[in-house]
Amino acid sequence: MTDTANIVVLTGAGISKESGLATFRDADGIWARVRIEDVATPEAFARDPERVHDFYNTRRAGLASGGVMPNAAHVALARLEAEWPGGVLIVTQNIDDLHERAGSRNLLHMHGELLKIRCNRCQAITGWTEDLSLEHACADCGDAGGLRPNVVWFGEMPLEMERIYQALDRCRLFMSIGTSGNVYPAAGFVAHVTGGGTHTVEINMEPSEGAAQFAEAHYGLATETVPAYVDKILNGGKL
Ligand code: BJW
Repeated sequence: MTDTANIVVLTGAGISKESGLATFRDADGIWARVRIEDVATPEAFARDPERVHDFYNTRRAGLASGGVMPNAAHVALARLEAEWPGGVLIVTQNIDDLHERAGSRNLLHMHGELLKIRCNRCQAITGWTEDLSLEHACADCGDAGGLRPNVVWFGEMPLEMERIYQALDRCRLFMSIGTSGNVYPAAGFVAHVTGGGTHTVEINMEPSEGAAQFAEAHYGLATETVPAYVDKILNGGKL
């Protein structure tokens, strides 16, 4: 993991939409089917852990089924990291593993990972591809019933924030891809870098909540816009 990236790329659910994973706030998104307060808060998990396990078990099974693959946008970002001489850091809000599977290595999952679980008692983090239930015991401390998806719910602190802000403070290009700009602190990254000479680019299907804060924008399918923008950076040679 390099901490000297001069390109920071924030990604959201829109980059994985064409791989078959639902976004959250589109008309056919996850929050149109379930309520945030029922599945994505620590209070929901305390109140009805089985309901929350069901929600993540369904999504985990979908991701692990083999039918969901990285798309051309994930692949283009992996190519950017491999070919750009200055260092590229991807900060993803997504809990899927499609960036890793496309070949990205310098990557932070600020909202956690669907294929990992965490013990509420000893905090051990374990890779997990099966359904999770209250019957499972922690392999490290033996505590039963305290295992939870290793994801960040509303009201919880996102992960790796110190490294993320360090990278934002040093980057020369900040790209935001496939995110609606509704969820903080990620939605505040563009404001954080603006004013320090960092160029900012939004790539999304439509203008996000924070669209006016970006210096440049490209709208359309991520599988088309992201490879085209990566080509432009790599052919341009410098920032
Ligand atoms: C395409 C496309 C294609 C489609 N090509 N594009 C007021 C009250 C209470 C709390 C707050 C408040 N104000 C701020 C807060 C904090 C809160 C927050 O932001 N709330 C807002 C709702 C206002 N944030 C938090 O609580 C965060 N923690 C925090 O702030 O900690 C500090 C703190 C801690 C403790 C105490 C006090 C302070 C944590 C946020 C956790 C978010 N968790 C989720 C779910 C968990 C993981 C999971 O189940 O997957 O993360 S919510 C959900 O939203 C998920 C996503 O990562 C996140 C962002 O969504 P994203 O990626 O932007 O998806 P969409 O669907 O919104 O947008 C997709 C976009 O793609 C759209 O624009 C489409 O157009 C586009 N698109 N197809 C290109 N083919």
